[in-house]
Amino acid sequence: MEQHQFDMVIRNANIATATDIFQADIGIRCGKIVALAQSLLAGAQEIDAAGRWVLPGGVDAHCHLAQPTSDGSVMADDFFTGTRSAACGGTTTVIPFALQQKGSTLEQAVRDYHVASDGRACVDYAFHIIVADATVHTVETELPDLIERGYTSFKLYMTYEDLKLNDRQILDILSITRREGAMSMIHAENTDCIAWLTERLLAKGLTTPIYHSLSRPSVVEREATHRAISLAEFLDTPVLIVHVSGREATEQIRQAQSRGLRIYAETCPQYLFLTADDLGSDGFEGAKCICSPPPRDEGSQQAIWDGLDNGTFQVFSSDHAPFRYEGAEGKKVAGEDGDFTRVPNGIPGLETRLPLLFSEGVLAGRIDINKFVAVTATEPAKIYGLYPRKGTISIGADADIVIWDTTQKRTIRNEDLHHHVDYTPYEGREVGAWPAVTLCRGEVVYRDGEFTGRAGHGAFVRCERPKPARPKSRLGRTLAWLDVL
Ligand code: DUC
Ligand code: ZN
Ligand code: ZN
Repeated sequence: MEQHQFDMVIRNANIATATDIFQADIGIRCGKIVALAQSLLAGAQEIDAAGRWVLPGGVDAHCHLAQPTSDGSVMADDFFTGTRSAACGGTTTVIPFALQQKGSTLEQAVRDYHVASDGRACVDYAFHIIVADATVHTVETELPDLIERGYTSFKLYMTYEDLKLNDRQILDILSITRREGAMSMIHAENTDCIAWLTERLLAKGLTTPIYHSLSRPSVVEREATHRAISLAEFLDTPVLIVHVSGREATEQIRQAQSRGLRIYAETCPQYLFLTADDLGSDGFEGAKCICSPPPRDEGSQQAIWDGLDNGTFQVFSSDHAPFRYEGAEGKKVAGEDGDFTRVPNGIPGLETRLPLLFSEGVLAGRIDINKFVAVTATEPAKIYGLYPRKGTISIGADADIVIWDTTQKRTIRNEDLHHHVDYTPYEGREVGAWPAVTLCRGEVVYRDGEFTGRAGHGAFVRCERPKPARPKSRLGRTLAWLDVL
């Protein structure tokens, strides 16, 4: 039998990374990229990619799968359906959240999440951890221990009754993530403003989905973003502001970055492709677009596009939060008469994230192909300690590769998607790009409209510490010298 040097060769690839564009054949062996050359010998399998963009598989650094809730709702996607959907949309690594329950430990959250994911995932995955109960044990013992074991990013909420932390608790956590070189991700909305306004809206009978958006105006996000940045500056440590929705928060971040602070930021498709008007459509239907922070207006959409192009945002994630519209477990958990506070927050988007950004960003000329790769794969991989194994096309990297089809237009229809949610907010929208082939560690998991992967191919990936934090500001140097950080 003929012996091949490669398990797979992708021929004539038009490759883009975050920095370069070049033509090459890609040789894959044992799930890794082992050769890039103008012409390679035959592989056991071959794909001709002539005329196609060939990009690193997407890294979706913010999605929710099989996450427990506290209101009786149930997430529709588990690790199988969620990662199947990811594969079909060109994403080969996901980072969902292991949620600490109040009264429980981070350790328990991580253990439960491994039980939920083991043998179920179709693409690779790492975990962020949500810290909801900042006890001394959690902060001082569990955080350093988990960071050592490959869980290096922690989401901290400034709002949501069952998740929120106060500034003092956030400082306690930041001081540990700073010392250990881990990353804190902050959900920035002012919880008291939201509660105050919500009470008044409900008292006036203003309960339909559109009032969700009014209850969390831009200023609420701007204030909390400013405060999160200030806490990070105070301790001279990096933080990443997740799911930034509005022009005002974007300005805060840009200004902080221009002062040399290590503030990272993420945005999501809903802030480019939806507005608050989408929450106001027919009766309860607007619930489909309820998420927090809420979609804003066209001015904010433009500010988010600008922020992607000018580098304010390093990360573009889906924030896939899979609640069905029909039935009693999703958006209607409190019935159609339930007020907006009873609607589970979140929008599905794992599968549509990359095609939407490719079409409206790259093909429409708003961002270039290198920026697309940077924000959808390379930068999230770097920030969360998965690079260079994930997020690029280079020798030694995992063979996570997407061959894109930009030759035909396609209309997004929920019936064609592979998640377990019964709607997409992008129903009927036309896109000019969709993956033709997705490979995860060398295995074809999606090809020409068909999911070809399997539960159990996806493996857990340990995250390295992103970067050691070094004191940079005068305050940071002084506090470090006094040994109080
Ligand atoms: N907001 C979050 O903070 N997480 C999930 C979805 C959402 O809308
Ligand atoms: Zn959030
Ligand atoms: Zn989220």
